Amino acid sequence: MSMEQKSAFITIIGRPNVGKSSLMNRILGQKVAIVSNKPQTTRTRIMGIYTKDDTQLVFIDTPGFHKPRNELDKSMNKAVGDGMSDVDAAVLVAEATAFKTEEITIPSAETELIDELKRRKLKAVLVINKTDLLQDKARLLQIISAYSRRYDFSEIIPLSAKTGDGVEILLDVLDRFSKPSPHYFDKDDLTDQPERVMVAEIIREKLLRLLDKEVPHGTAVDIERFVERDTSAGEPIVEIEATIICEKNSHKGIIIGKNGATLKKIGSSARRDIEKFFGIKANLKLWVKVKEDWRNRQGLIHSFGLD
Ligand SMILES: Nc1nc2c(ncn2[C@@H]2O[C@H](COP(=O)(O)OP(=O)(O)OP(=O)(O)O)[C@@H](O)[C@H]2O)c(=O)[nH]1
Ligand SMILES: [Mg+2]
Repeated sequence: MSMEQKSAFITIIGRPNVGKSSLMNRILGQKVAIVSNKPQTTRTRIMGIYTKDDTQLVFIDTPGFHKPRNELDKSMNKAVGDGMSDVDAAVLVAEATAFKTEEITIPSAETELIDELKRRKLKAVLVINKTDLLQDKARLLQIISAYSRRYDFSEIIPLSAKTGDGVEILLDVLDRFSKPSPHYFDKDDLTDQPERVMVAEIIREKLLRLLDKEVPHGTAVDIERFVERDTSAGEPIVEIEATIICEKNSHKGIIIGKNGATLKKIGSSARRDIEKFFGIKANLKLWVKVKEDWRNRQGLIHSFGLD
């Protein structure tokens, strides 16, 4: 271990769907957090570890901060607050395309997060994401000025997590928050998520991507079996059995689809990603079960690892 090692813990916060997980994946150069075009994709804190030379930046991706409607929402919002404890800095992610009117009005979930930054006296960088979608670049100046009136951000950085434009600038800025300290993780570590959790998340991403609005939000994935073995030909393979939990019988029917077609699609798409992530072949068996109103049942929220 060299004497010059530096580390920083950095939390990524913001409204749902602004691109927090996309940004973390882009920084890491690998997908460790699932992404979808639906809000509330991330449900728990997810660590992403970025090590370059002497510097280790430990990111904490958090669920989108939003008005809670059930017990699950409450534990998601709590994860945001927990993510802000014991970190060296925060990255608040906002969206360049969020403002439809001439005047820039900062969304209330963001002003609440800014109040929390103030309360904790936490250093923060504002990222204005999705600049690739912004037609009128002059708008950026107005957006930057509106946010800088709200908080004394260390820096405000427009970027695109999608194209990677501006991400290097962000990393240079974040490097300034690192302090001399031995690295907490091995340089090859990417995340703190156990393999089973990664698999459950990959399956949940497919549910979010292949199903309509209300159905995937009411799902959770339980991994019942996860075993690596060698085939008779001596090739490694991972055998996975998972249950998709949903809230209603009607949802179960939608997830399975006509003649099982939807479930098949979910399974093959998830299997491809699992094979890519682990670098070995995978066998995936999926079941669907109904657990009514599980998002309001603390015991079930706990058993799915969501608190
Ligand atoms: N065009 C464009 N789309 C982006 C960019 N960053 C993210 N997206 C898209 O925005 C959507 C939301 O991305 P996520 O990374 O899941 O957003 P999030 O903030 O983690 O969302 P939650 O976990 O629900 O809070 C996805 O469809 C992404 O592909 C960007 O820079 N440009
Ligand atoms: Mg996310």
